[in-house]
Amino acid sequence: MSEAELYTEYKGIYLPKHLHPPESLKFLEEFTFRHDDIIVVTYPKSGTTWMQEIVPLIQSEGDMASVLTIPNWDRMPWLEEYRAMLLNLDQRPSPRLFASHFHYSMMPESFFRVKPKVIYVMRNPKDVFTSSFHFCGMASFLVKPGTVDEFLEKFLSGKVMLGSWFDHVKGWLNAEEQGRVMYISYEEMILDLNDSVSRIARFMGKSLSEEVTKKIADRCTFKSMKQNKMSNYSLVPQEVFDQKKSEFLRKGIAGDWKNLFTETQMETFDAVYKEKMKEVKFRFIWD
Ligand code: PPS
Repeated sequence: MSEAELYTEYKGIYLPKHLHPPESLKFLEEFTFRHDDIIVVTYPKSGTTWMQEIVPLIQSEGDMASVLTIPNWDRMPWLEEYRAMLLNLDQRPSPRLFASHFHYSMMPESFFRVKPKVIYVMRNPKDVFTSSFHFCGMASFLVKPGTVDEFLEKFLSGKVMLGSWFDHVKGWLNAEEQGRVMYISYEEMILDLNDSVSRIARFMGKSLSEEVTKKIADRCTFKSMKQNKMSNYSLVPQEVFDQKKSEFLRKGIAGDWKNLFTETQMETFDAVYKEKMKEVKFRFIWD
């Protein structure tokens, strides 16, 4: 099915209709944030599910109950998705934990006024592309990727769900509320998960012992999360996520793009990246 059939255009950005009926977008527009809310913001396929495991475990100081009994999408709901309307979020105790794929410019009025905390997770865009390529092939509510060349053209011009990776990252890097935003990358988490957990905990205002930090990091490895049915999306019916085609927790590594791209595709990607990111001062771990 085509973009016209599966996607809606909201503030100039493609969103899958299946997840974002008009009421859910209105719900976020009218949402009232609290100053101590913590929102993990990501461009899709950058480490959202990973954070939906790490952040609740930091909040509970290593108590496993929530990650063992509540699916990731309810434990740390996406504010722009329809489920957010069903969860009585205003009755949740502080600090509330949320996720969002929205661009900075798409955040609602209350966000800019109240300034909740944001953990912004970035990932090498070539790996985001690769993960997304496989995901679009298995999720029924997304437009099929076509060939790598076809998907590359759409991805680089932002004609994919959630729009341009470049605009997403630049928008959040330029966020005005700098003291309220923590920037971390998927690759840093791959390199040293223990240290990443400890940095995220500090940002959340939690002081964890070394033992608890390690317990959380051990619980959040790719291998461990793959076995957690509350986090591996096995609860989603096969007609929505066909994990026989590609698992949601697929490879969990940095650099898998090398197994997908030809030399020419890599050069095309790098040329667009160089041009679009030329004014960005932030030093990415993958550069
Ligand atoms: S989504 O659809 O936007 O919510 O996807 P998201 O969770 O952001 O990204 C999915 C990719 O993250 C990988 N992942 C992990 N990697 C390493 N360790 C852990 N624990 C982990 N959990 C999730 C997941 O495998 C997807 O990446 P790929 O490259 O496809 O394997």
